[in-house]
Amino acid sequence: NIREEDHGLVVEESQPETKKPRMYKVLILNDDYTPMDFVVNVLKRFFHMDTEKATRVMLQIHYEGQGTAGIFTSDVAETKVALVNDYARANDHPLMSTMEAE
Ligand code: TYC
Repeated sequence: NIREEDHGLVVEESQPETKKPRMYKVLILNDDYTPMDFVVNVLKRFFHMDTEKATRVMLQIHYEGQGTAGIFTSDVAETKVALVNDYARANDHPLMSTMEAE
C-alpha cells in the first residue's frame, strides 16, 4: 500500500491480498437406527476418507453424539449436507448432517 502525505509518499504494510473465507464444519449426527457400515460408506463416498479413518470418525459420532466430517467454504458445506441427507433418505436411514460456522 502506498499512501500520499504532504511530505511525500509513505509505504505501509498492506493486508494480504488473499483473504480467508468463513469456513463451516459439516457435522454428522448420531441416531439409533442408521447402520454403522452405512455411515462408514457415507464418510468414504462424500468425504474421501479411507476405511480406517471413516471407521474412527463413525465410532466417535456413535459414542459422542456428533462428529466433524470436514471443514469447507459455505457453498461446498451446503452441498455436502444436502448430498448426505438426500443419500440417507434415499436409503431409508434417518442419518442427519448439518453445518456450523467454524
Ligand atoms: N448409532 C448407530 C448404531 O448403533 C450408528 C451410527 C453412527 C449412526 C454414526 C449414525 O452418524 C451416525 N447403529
